[in-house]
Amino acid sequence: MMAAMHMAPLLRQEALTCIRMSAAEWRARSASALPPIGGLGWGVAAPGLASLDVPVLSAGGPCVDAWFGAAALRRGRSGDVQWQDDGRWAFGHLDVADAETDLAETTRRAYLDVFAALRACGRPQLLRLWNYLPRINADGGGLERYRQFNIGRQQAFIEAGHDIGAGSPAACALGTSGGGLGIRFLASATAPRPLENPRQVSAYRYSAAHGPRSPTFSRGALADAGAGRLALFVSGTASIVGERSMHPGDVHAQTAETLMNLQAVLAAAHAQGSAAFTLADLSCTVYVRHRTDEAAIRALASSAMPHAVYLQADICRSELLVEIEGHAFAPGALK
Ligand code: 3EB
Repeated sequence: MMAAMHMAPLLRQEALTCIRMSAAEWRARSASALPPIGGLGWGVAAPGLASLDVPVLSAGGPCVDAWFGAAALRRGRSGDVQWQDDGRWAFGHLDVADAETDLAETTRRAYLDVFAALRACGRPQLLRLWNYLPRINADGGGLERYRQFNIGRQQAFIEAGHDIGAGSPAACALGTSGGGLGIRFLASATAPRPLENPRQVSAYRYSAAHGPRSPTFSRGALADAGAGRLALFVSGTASIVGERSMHPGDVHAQTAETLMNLQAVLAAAHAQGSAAFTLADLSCTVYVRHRTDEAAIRALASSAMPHAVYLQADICRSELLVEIEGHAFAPGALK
């Protein structure tokens, strides 16, 4: 019966989703009836898409993660943050100059703008944050710049009345070779279910050995994506067990340890939601510190993670050589 094969056209996309695409596709989709709410563009700039100075290693590969929800968009600006809202989800971005004098203060101000944006668009709950900062491992006047970043971030969370413990958002923090401080975020009206990794100390409880203020993020988050679907956000994940970096100098062992940590976050997600996500379900982003390690990392990771994009970036501890993050969607509900 041919007629039965014709489905009603999808008039409005109900569920949150993310599509990996080229910059050309981003341009086309931005001009369509269902434009993205926002996106991350690595190494490319396009209308409505601020570029992050993060090279894509696989030439010609997708270089934009475009987030879609419903079509109706409200736009706004809060300080240095520009945001768009589809009525259920908001995506925002901020790019500020990094004067290199006081990254903690630059970060604090940037995050206060993020929180102002959340209030302005009425989506107080952060689902996912992406942080990019130049020379992340460099010394910033007696303290590593990532540690300065952590001071400013945590301070802004406190000042804005946001949780710096178990309610922290899923996130990543990567080092770029140029540009300023870049923050991207996805927010909603309802809080996601934060996830932790039992193999690791929660980052917000790291000891002072890792800096005067702890990083403010959870290992992942599980959220209602609408239309009976779940969204899983897996934070940047590296070769850390407890709170110690494992296997310094050994890219093979670091990659294997990172894959075990990712599996542990997936198990934590299954304890919170009805969907069982596998590594193969994740759209992964693999950050490689040294281009020369890409082949070794791919050799271990590519069979487990067929949908990965490989990028070159610095990781937030100088001994870490690889960091992997990802997201996935599946039918299901929070438990
Ligand atoms: C770690 O597990 C590795 O500061 O937002 C991973 C994910 C890392 C997020 C952040 C840092 C961040 O500590 C680094």
